[in-house]
Amino acid sequence: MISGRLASGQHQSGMAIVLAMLVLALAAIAASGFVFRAAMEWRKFENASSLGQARWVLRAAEKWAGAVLRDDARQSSVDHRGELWARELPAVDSEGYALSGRVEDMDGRFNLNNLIREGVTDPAQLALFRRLLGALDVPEALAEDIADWLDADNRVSGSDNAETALYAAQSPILAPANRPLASPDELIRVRGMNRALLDRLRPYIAVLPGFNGINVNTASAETLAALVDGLTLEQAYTLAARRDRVYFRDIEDFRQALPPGLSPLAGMGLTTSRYFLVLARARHDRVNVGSRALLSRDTNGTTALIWRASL
Ligand SMILES: [Ca+2]
Repeated sequence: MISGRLASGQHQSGMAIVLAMLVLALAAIAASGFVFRAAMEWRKFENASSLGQARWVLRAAEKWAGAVLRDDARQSSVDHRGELWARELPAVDSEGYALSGRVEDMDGRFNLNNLIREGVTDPAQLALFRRLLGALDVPEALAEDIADWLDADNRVSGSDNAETALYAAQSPILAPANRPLASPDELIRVRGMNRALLDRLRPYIAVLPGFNGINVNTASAETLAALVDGLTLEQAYTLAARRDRVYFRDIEDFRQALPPGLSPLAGMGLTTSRYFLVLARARHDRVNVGSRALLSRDTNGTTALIWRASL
């Protein structure tokens, strides 16, 4: 059944359907724009219309992603990089409208809210996060600082760590969050964090509701090295390259591909995903708008919008 699992060469008909959907959507927009322009000459209204229409295109991209993800759930319970949802949305440029977009699997990243369970730092998750920071050449001590920021107490967890007293010594006064994160942007307030470090971390971290595992079919090599204690970064790169040719059917399949004696952190390895980030950008005339939306998908394939923000 290896041929059935090859990542390339699939979904040709799926792509044709997507393109047809987009062409129809864009044709409808173009027609409404024509009617509007015929009725209104004022530039400011035309601008408002362009913005409104561009936002409409963003919502259409979001709906497209939701439909593709629901359809994907009907095919199988495995999620990997060779699937339709993982393809960049074909660039559409028609009648002065341009749309680009893609879907990113958030289950391929480390969920920062895993660091705290029932108000207390989870040592296994903290160790995993430290390994990830190490693989990314980011100071590993930052893991404790972030956990301190999130946990429910005001105790300092490491010898060189900081809680309220240290944060209060700063100006302006910054209190630790002591609650789950809502956005990775909040991390900029953690001691030791700066813009460059945060940008380095962004592609590897997620902020998801509750506890979440890591999909070994979509995780980066660095994340795989963090998930499997003892796996070198070099071994992780080899494993990820092989995985991108033939994905893992289940976590046992992944385990068998590991060097002898190694295994993923218990309860953390997945081959199916629940959270997806939809990134879209639409342009029309001088209007250029983007959005990101976090979608969840349950085991029945039903999708729901968790949040949406401009990009
Ligand atoms: Ca899938």
